[in-house]
Amino acid sequence: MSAIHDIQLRQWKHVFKLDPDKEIDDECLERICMSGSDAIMVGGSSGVTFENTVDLMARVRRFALPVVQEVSDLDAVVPGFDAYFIPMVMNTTSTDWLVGQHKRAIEQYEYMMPWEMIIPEGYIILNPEATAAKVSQANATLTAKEAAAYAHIADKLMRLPVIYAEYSGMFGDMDTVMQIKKAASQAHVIYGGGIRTVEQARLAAQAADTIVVGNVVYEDLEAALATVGAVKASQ
Ligand code: 1GP
Repeated sequence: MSAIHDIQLRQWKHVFKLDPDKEIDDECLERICMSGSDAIMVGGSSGVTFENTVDLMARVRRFALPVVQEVSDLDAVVPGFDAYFIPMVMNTTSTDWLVGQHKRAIEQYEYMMPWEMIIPEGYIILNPEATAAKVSQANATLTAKEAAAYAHIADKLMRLPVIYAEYSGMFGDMDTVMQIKKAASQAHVIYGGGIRTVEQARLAAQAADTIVVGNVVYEDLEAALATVGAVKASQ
């Protein structure tokens, strides 16, 4: 997968995930993009459209850091990102979220798929209350052992380059994340969910390769910015 190399994913420690469906003013966006974070991921679980995605991408593009799209809706795929992260939900109860939507997308757009820019993610959703869990009909109440088993499937059976431990909306169980990380022999492990403090950022950074900070950007910008220093200082 050259996309991983091109965007130097393996060096990323910290990523801000911005939701195209949420408002962010220019000053806040500048502070986020100049914070020292390694990349901006654009995506969300609801209300994501082509229009709001292209608008946010263009605004982030003014800054030097990589900007990638995490695709949750085919109609909102926007050309011009540095890479495209495609979730495959390991613990969904519907094959639609594992391969079904992907199959339909490829049937329709195979002739223009930028394969070299696509990074599949083995998504393990661990917060049953998260919108992502509901939308993808995930069985998100997992023991650490079950989560690790999914990680082994993603890492060794499917050989996916990325595993995403997704707790969106709550700070997760770091023991579970560590078990996922231990199961990953080659996959890069991303953690996201509920990081609001420096301490949480530190703990998550010890458990995973990359941490993703999302909603706190919109709720407490200073707290969000502080998470960058926490991760970089612990390197
Ligand atoms: C969401 O994992 C990210 O996909 C981040 O979660 O919004 O809870 O920080 P939060």
